[in-house]
This record gives sequence, C-alpha cells and structure tokens, in this order.
Amino acid sequence: MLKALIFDVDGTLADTEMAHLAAFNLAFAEMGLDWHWDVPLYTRLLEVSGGKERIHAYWKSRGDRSKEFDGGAVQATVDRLHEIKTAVYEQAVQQGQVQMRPGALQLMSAATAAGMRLAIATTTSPINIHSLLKRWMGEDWRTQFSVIEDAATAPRKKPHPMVYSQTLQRLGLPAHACLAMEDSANGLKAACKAGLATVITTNAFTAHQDFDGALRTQRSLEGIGLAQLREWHRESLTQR
Ligand code: XBP
Ligand code: MG
Repeated sequence: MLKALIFDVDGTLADTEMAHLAAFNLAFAEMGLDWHWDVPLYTRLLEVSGGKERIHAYWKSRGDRSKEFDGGAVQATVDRLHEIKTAVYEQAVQQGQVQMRPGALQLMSAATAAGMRLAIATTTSPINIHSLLKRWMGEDWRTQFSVIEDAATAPRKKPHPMVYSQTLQRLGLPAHACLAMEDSANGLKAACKAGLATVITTNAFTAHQDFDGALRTQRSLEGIGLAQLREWHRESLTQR
C-alpha cells in the first residue's frame, strides 16, 4: 500500500532555479567577481547538486590561477558567496518571484487528506525550504511533513542516496511503501539507489536529462491525482 510521498524541492515542488541563478549572479557581483552564469551554463552546472559544491565546481573549471588561494581561503570565499546568495534568494521568494509548480500543492493536500504521510528530501539549504513553504503553505508548513531531510541533515548530495535513505529511516517505512517525486537525473539516481520508485516531472533545466529507471516521466504534476499515483505504485511493485 502506498503510505508516503517523498518530495524533492527545487524543480519539483517549485520552479526555483531561475531565482537561484539570479541570486548566484548577484552574489558574484557583490563580491567583485567577474563571474556571470547564463542559462545554458547554469543548466550544465545544475548537474552538480548543492550551491556550494556548484560554486566550487565552476571555480575549478575556470582553472583560474589568479583567483587560486590556499584551500582555506577558497572555502571561506565559497561560504561567503553562498551566504550572500542565500539571502538574495530568500528575498526573491518573499517578494513572490518563485511559483509552486502546477499540481504540487493539490497533490500534497489530497495525500494528507487520504492519510498518507509527506516527506521532503532535498539538497537545498533549510532556509530556502522555509521561505518557500512558509509563503505557500503558511507559518506552520512543517506540520504537513513527517520528515524533512535537507542540505543540513544530509551533507552527501544527490546522486548520493543519503538524503533518501535517511528519509526512509526516519519515516520507519520500507521503500516499497513510498514514491519519490523528482525533477532531475541526480535526484532519480539518489532515489533509485535508496530503493524508491520515482515519478519524474521535468522542467526547462532538466528536460534533456536521462531519466532511464523512472517509474513515470511527466511534464508536471498537473492533473495527477492519488488514484493515478496508486496505480503507478502498484505497477512498481510488480517490477520489484
Ligand atoms: C537543487 C539543488 C540546490 C539548489 C540551490 O536541490 O541542487 O543546490 O539548486 O540551493 P533539490 P542551495 O534537491 O531540491 O532539487 O544553493 O541552497 O544548494
Ligand atoms: Mg530538484
């Protein structure tokens, strides 16, 4: 029986990445760096989960000796950039610049009404989840979720399965009693490694990625109700 839905955040619950991208660029400017990420570059950089990891990967890809410091200074610069970026992103969310994806809120409330449990398994920072869901689900949004696993609780980022394995452990449910809802190949790999059947909803940043192994790949959650999810879930049990 399907007992819980485990949601990724960025790109699944909400269209967040354009706001993240703008925030990264503002942070670079504020720190006096001549770095600028455009959409094609950011689409490639999104293959690295985690904002700090993404900055590190970009910096290394530049092979930019002039900016090379000892490891400590690099980490301090990355941490400062990410701190600025996170503050800018939080403001953007509070100003209504980030929309929930169609069907996401409806599916979560239908699942709760049917007695299913909800969980979050994301590589984003806790503050980003709070600002987004406080705006769209109210101050007490946390009460809607049995488990929240994020960049703070699960430092090994997708495609590593840590965030999903810890979510299942804290739910106290076997993977076959749950479905994961994701938008990216990294997220799919992480969920599958944790034994979870996964429904993918693609977006402009991920539509080109390889979703081999997904239970279903959809353009959005719009019009997808519990009956449909239960049917797909039953199908996944026969594939085990
Ligand atoms: C997507 C990510 C995050 C965001 C940026 O997370 O990989 O890094 O792009 O947020 P999800 P941070 O697992 O929800 O798809 O800068 O806080 O990492
Ligand atoms: Mg995502």
